[in-house]
Amino acid sequence: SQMERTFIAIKPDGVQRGLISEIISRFERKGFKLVAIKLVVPSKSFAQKHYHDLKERPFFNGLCNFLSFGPVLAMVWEGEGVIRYGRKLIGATDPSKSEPGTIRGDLAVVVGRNIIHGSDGPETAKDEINLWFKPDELTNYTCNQEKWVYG
Ligand code: DAT
Ligand code: MG
Repeated sequence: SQMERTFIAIKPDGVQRGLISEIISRFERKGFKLVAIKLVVPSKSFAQKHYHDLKERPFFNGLCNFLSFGPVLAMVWEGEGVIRYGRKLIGATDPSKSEPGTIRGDLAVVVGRNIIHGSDGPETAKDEINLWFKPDELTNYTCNQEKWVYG
């Protein structure tokens, strides 16, 4: 199986707008498994670590400030193909180009306030999970619906 884990975060705009349950339910109803979750206010330097790949971009400073404005809901989700499919659920980076039916397409309008982050590949998923969570914060449990989701 291609069971894998991805890092998903609801950004301060999504938290402030009351979209936590709406977003979680989309991953949950799909059949993905929640293995870690916490509400954190990242420092600006922590935000810079999270977005280090973008440090040359003109919006980097504003983006890192924004992430440190308020609580971020940090999560790890597990499932077959969850890294790639999680990005599909989220939609395109710019909500004006995200398809209806996606999280950003349905719930956001501009790129600077696109409410959610998701790892873009296996390497970044591993790095981001390690940055945001300690190993003992990742739960290990059997989800009883698994046999019905995967057969
Ligand atoms: P994604 O979040 O879809 O992985 P990304 O990694 O390219 O997109 O960029 C990270 C975040 O930076 C993105 O969610 C919102 C912000 N961002 C990206 N491009 C931007 C732009 N042109 N102007 C302002 N913010 C931008
Ligand atoms: Mg990205």
